[in-house]
Parts: sequence; C-alpha cells; structure tokens
Amino acid sequence: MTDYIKEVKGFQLIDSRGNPTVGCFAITDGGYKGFAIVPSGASTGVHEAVELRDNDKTCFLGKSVNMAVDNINTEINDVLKKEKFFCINEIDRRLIELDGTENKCRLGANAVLAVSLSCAKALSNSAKQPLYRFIGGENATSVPVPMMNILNGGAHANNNIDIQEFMIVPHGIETFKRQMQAGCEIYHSLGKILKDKGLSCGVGDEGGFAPNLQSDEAALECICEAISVSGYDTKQVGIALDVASSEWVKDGKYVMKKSGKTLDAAGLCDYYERLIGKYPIISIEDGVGEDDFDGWKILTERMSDKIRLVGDDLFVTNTKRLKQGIERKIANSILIKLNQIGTLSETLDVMQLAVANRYENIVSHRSGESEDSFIADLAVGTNAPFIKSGAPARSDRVAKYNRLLIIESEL
Ligand code: 2PG
Ligand code: MG
Repeated sequence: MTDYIKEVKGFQLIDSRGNPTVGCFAITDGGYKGFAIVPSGASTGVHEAVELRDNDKTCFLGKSVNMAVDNINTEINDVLKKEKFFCINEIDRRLIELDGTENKCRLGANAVLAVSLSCAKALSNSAKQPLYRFIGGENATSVPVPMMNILNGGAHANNNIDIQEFMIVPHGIETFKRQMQAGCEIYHSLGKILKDKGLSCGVGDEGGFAPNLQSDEAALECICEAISVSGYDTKQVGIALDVASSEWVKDGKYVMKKSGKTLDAAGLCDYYERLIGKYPIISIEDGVGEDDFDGWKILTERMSDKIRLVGDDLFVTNTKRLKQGIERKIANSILIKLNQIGTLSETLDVMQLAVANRYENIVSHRSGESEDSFIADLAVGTNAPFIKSGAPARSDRVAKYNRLLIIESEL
C-alpha cells in the first residue's frame, strides 16, 4: 500500500439516544476519505475501555465529548500528520502507545476508536476494496445470522421486564435476505399481539417493544406466539437472551429489581434450565455477572453442551479477559464490541483468539448507536457466525442489516 493517512478531523455528533458521541473523518494523501461514528453502551461492563466525557453538568447533562474531539484534532492529528502511516495495525499500535493507559482513559476510547475506524475506512477506500475485504481478505465469504432484539427490558427500557434483550434468531433459514424477512414479519406479529392485548407498542433503546408484562416468561410466550402466527417453527427461528445480569449484582446475590426476585448463581442456573426446557432458547448472554467466575463455572458445566453461553461484560472484547476465560474453561462464545476495547486491530486479535479456541464470535452494536454500519463489514470480514444489531426497525439498527443485505448480494 502506498497511500497514507494525511489528516484526521473529529466532530461532536449525536447518537440514537440523543447523547453526544464522537465522529471522525480521515483523509489519505491520495484524497480518499473514511468516516466513522462511535457507539455508546448503557449496561457497560466495568472492565471496558473508558469513553471520555466532559462531565460539565451545564452541557448535555455532563455527556458532551469536546475533550475527546479536541484530542483527535490536536494530539492525535499531530502524530498522524508527522509520522506517515500506511497500515491500520501501525496506526492502532501508535494510538495505544500515545494514550499510554490500560483502558484508553487519557485520550478516550471514543476518540481512539473513531480514529481507528475512520482510518480503516479511508485506507480501504484507497485500496479500492469493500471494507469487509479490507478487513478479511479473500477469506471473507460468509454473512452472519442476525440476532434481532424484538423485546427490550432491563436498563434498555422503562418497563417491568428484568431481562435486557429478547432476540429472535432465524438460524434455520437460508440466506440473510430471507432471515431478515422472517425477522420483520415476526416483529410486526409481536406488535399486533401486544396491541390486541391492550399493551404498549412503544419501543426501547434498541427498537424492540417495551411493554409491561406479567413476567419475563410472559415475554417469551408472546415471542413464541409471534413466531408461530408468522408461519415459522422453532427449528427455523430460535430465541437468544441477553440477561445482562451484571446489572443485577448486589451484595454477592442477583437482585432482579423489577420483579423483586433475589437468587444466587446456582438459583439463576435453575431458572435458565427451566426456561431452556420450555422455550427454543439457543443462547444466553451474561447469564451471571462479569466477575462471578464461580458462577460462570456452574453455568458452563451445566449448560455449555446445550446452548451458547456468551460473555459480554465478562470478556469486554479484551484478549486478556478472554485468555482468563479460556484457562478457566468458562463460556463458549464471546460478544464483540469495538468500543469495549477501542481499536480495530485489538478487536481482530481477540476474534482470532476466540476462533482458535473454538469460542463463537457474535459481533454486536451498542444500545446507543448511529447510522455507522462498520460492524456489518466487521462481521463479514471475520466470518462471524452471528451479529446482533437490535430490532429490524429504526434506522440506527437497520443501517447494519441493510449493509449486510447489500454485501450478501455482492458475495
Ligand atoms: C449489550 C449491549 C448491546 P449496551 O449489553 O449487549 O445490546 O447493550 O450497549 O447497553 O451495553
Ligand atoms: Mg450484553
């Protein structure tokens, strides 16, 4: 590659929740551009890379990101301008060095990631390659199955449901195009079922419905009904849950605030086993808390031969955390979120480590998103078997699915 990054320029933009976020333009010497907007989580893991916010209560309720944007426009831009970078690994390595902290809190993981992703896009444009090819080369051949979040609870919705995400997974249907069709049809069926019951059809942060229901199990009942009235069976369409239980941890127990239940890790596993026996659940994410390694051991020993056990807050897209998990033989899948670690290269490293150890990669959006569809190309570039990007509705969510529809037609 002969082209190099000439300049980066940061902006404060707005995310899908109405909060400020960081956007960045990168321009190569040859005039090719790349643009990226970083996402932001609500149920963030304590071990994630840190996004820099101004904490000025008079501005966007403390959430403005002017310092992160300034870091791009001064320190980072100065370095990139002075030292010519032709390749994304080198850029990421230099950004990590420049930040100098373990969790990117000095420059801000939001600043660092915006630069990393926009530079990757600029270099891929310069190489005249689609982004997924730039990431994965000729090996990038498969489109992931979508995990579509059609009912929201937990920290993502103002309702009485404790489980954060109820996702439908059309894993028994061929082609992404048909999988999306099934997702949309089931989403609308669910909306109708809720409406007919006189329940709210308002949505949560990720576009899924957010009704008040009798229980979390009632949500599963409604979803199964929606799958069936849409003409699909449970071999074609399964269910994935992100229980996001790190949010429930209190004094060594799991307190489901909304329903008022308190359980220990073994009790939670009993609960999940009962649900798995009754519903077509194929995957549970963050079944126990991010630092509850004993709980993860129980969960893994009891359920890893039956379903996917996904570590999100547990692994935070971090090679060191995944290595610990591999050594302890806990979980069997990993959620991949670029902003948990802060650069493209580190994300690719952890995905490789996962594959080498037979953990499945599930590429993921954040609950605060934008029109940026980078993760669609990331999933194809790495042949990830799954992507979760929220409901098959709302532009911030479908931007990724639409990109995958286009990529599938190219492949
Ligand atoms: C999760 C994500 C995305 P958040 O927990 O998996 O669905 O939520 O971005 O709020 O951490
Ligand atoms: Mg999660």
